[in-house]
Amino acid sequence: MNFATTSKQIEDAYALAQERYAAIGVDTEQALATLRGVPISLHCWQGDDVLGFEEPGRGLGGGLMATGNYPGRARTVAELRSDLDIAYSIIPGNHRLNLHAMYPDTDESPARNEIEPRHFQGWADWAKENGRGIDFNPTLFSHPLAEDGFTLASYDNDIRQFWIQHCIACREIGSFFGKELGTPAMTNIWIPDGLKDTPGDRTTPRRLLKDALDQIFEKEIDPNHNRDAIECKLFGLGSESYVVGSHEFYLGYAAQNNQALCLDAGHFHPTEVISDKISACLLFVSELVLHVSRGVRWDSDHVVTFSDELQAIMQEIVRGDHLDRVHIGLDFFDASINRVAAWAIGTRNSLRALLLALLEPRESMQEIERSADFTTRLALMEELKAMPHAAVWDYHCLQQDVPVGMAFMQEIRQYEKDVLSLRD
Ligand code: RNT
Ligand code: ZN
Repeated sequence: MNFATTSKQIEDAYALAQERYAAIGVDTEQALATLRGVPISLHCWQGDDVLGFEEPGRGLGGGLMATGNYPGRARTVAELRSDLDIAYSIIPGNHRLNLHAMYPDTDESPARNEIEPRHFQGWADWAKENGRGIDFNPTLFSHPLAEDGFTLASYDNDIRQFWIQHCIACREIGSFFGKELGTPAMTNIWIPDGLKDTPGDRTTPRRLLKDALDQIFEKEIDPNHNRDAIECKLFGLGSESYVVGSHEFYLGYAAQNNQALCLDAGHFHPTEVISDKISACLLFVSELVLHVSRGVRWDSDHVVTFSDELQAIMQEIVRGDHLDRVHIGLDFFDASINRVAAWAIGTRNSLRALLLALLEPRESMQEIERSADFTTRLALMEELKAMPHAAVWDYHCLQQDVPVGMAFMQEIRQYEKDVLSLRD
């Protein structure tokens, strides 16, 4: 298979595409300028199957599951950073890192309720060197005190307090990253709390959770350094019948407390989509965090592909002019394929979908809709799918000095040979 293209072919194809888009009133240069300014937050946990770097032997809990045993999982901070560096180097643009609290960079073994910024200094240094922002997540799973399935909504006050302290510590770490890196961290709380079978009391755990969140967010933190988000979920493995932090719960909480809401694409009913929620939620909450993911039959966290829903998510952000209030992050973990390739494929797809959305003649499309000419709207939307956006994407990759098309797989294979295959 030889996908080799020369720069001249790419530039020529782009010039033709630029003319085609100009003819429908779309400025490709402007679309690319916007695209260059949008960071995607890459989730660190794709690199090591969500295991983290605390005590060895702690399995993945909280009803999360990574399946597959492809060789080359990152086992140390150094390995994970090296893998991330490769991923970033084959993705056009400058992107963020979404870090979890169970990935400290330290020889100490701080308890989760005692983690401090200094345990994450290495990440801040690395991010600074590379000009990246960092987002952060408390880890309320894969821990002995999360084993009975309840954390912030636990009836056991000691357990609840432990996790409250953990979240408070995480906000400080988020704030530290924000200060160090000059860009606010979105610190996102997700908890696994829920029940496998029909609860006798759905109310009390939700009351407890609300109270725990009030304690966690009591201290005001400069939004230039840290902003808080909360992530809802419909069900999980072992919490099929009841999840304390449901959509209504967190939407209400975020709206009431002026906080960011995190929408994960896999956290709703199988035919329910987050693309339709963006415009509604943003009327009531200040900001959204997205966990772009792909559920296959359930919340399976498959690598993000160029699906209709991925395109719809990006279209909604662009059509509604919401780019400044939506923080795009990824959340998938596939252990059955090369993990660095998984990052690259999912992130490149997300950016490509964003580009496709930026290449729409938004104003004329909306004008046509306002005039109730739904026939033309449908015809236009279908024609747009076959416009030469791939030529614009290739040109973008060329300009950003990253591999064009399948060429990124050559780098992946080389890295696999030199580095990943040597790990056991
Ligand atoms: C779990 C949530 C959560 C996690 C990460 C690891 O269902 O999606 O975002 O995937 O915190
Ligand atoms: Zn998520």
